[in-house]
Amino acid sequence: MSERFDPFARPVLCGRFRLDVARRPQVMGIVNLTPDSFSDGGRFGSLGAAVDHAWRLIEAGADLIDVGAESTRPGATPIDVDEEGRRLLPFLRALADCPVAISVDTRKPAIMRAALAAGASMINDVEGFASWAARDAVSASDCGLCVMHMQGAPETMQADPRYVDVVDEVAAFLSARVRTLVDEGVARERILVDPGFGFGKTHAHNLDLLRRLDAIVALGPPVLVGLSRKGLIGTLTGRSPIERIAGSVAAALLAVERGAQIVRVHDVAETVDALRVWDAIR
Ligand code: HH2
Repeated sequence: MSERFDPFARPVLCGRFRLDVARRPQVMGIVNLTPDSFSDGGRFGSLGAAVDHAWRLIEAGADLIDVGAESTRPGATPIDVDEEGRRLLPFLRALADCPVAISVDTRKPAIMRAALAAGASMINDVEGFASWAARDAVSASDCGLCVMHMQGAPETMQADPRYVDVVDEVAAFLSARVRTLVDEGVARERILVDPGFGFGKTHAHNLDLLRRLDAIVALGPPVLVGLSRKGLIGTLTGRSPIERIAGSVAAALLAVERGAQIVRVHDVAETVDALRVWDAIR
């Protein structure tokens, strides 16, 4: 049933943390410091509420936290470096001693540098470290790197995404990005790849990627999957973002079954329970 989950995978190096992806799939809990995220926008607008939420996710079993201060939902308006830093850095300082790795979801090299200086252990770049400046910001550190695929930019990416073969194209992009990072001296053990569900993809593209996730797993680095509360789950279930928990947990399990080693989720407690059941049965 679970032959695709690789029990020999090496831990992911992530600053002072090791993500033991061979022992069991890792759960990344999402904290949005944004007023406009599609799933929970504005709920954690104050620093105290966001920090409390992160601690609740850690207590619920999150293996790491992913925090973002700029929404990348389709149509979102970009914010400038100062605003992103103002939202993000106090949160990172407040969680500097927390017992799990903090990943920062950002596209801006200046924010990557500031986040690492403030204690972040992973950088999650939805642009896949395509720019030299982004790679330069992280190369000298020992942080983990999440390399994600996106077609286009958040403002317009869902207008009319097109591929000849979405799985081949996403795999080729991720493979090229990993090769560049490794050629430039980044240790392979620091790298994760992510097909980027919903980032310049129709529902048919997302389903193709999930069905054929083995082609992404075959690239080698551990695969991170983010389907939590996304439009695909809404289309399949007819539910609003906060009602998509069961659909999201099902999607996370199916991704793990197909070889994903990290799942990025809003609903940590529910996902941890489901993965415990999966782990006992596999
Ligand atoms: N999805 C979102 C944001 N960042 N990063 C990775 N690596 N993979 C993903 O699938 C991914 C991501 C979108 O979800 P969310 O953070 O809930 O919303 P928003 O972008 O509005 O903050």
